Amino acid sequence: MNLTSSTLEALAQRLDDCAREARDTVKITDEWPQMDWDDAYAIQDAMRRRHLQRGARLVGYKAGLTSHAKMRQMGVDTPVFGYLVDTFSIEDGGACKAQTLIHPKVEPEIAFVTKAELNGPGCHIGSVLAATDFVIGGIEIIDSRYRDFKFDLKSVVADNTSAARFVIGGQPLAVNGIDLRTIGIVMEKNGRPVSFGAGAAVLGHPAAAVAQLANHLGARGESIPAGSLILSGGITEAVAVEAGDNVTLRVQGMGSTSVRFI
Ligand code: 0L1
Ligand code: MG
Repeated sequence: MNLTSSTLEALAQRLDDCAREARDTVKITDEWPQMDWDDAYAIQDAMRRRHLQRGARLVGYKAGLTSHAKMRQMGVDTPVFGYLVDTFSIEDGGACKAQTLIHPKVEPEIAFVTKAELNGPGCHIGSVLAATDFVIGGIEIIDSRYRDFKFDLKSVVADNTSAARFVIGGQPLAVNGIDLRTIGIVMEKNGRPVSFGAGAAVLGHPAAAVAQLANHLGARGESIPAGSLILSGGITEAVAVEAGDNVTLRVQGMGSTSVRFI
């Protein structure tokens, strides 16, 4: 690690304050180019502690930048991982206050809910499917705290991979007998289809993103507990939204999920 613990805490506070006050900041590496991966995840951990100290509950994890469309959009080449707390959750059909966010975007995702603990290293698609209770459609609302969504991978890891809000649908699907690679999705903005895709866009199979998450956590001495919600990553590019927009995600076999921006 290259940053001191007081610098890590100060950077976590800065990102946390930006999220709470809906204002942006420059990316961390502009000021701290020596930040390494351990520093970046330590800042994310400090942000997580700040959420928990305020009474939030850890409900799961997210994988980000798992599709080629997202990697291309952001100019990067590897997935990143973050955490989810209950205060990020918006009910299906509910409202998201745009003024509480900086420059929100929506992503169509397949979410996993686990029924058994998942451990890495060595976690693979088979272990993930065996530990999956069900999959369900989800809209992730991302909101980078960095000006103009401009960042490098370490800065985005520190910023909890732009996690801000999420909406989970109401029609779970068991994974037995289905092929998540060929599950189709359509995302609509204001009634017009804006994104189309299939599960295979996420690392070839959405469960591969969950396996990579378990292996990442395993390397850090953590696991994915049973009952976790995991967003496996945007199937398409993220779509910018603002107050007045309505977004609906339709996932084959999993019904529809929607959110209004007010
Ligand atoms: O969930 C995601 O794919 C977001 C990862 C972070 C990069 C971004 O803000 O787009
Ligand atoms: Mg995402």
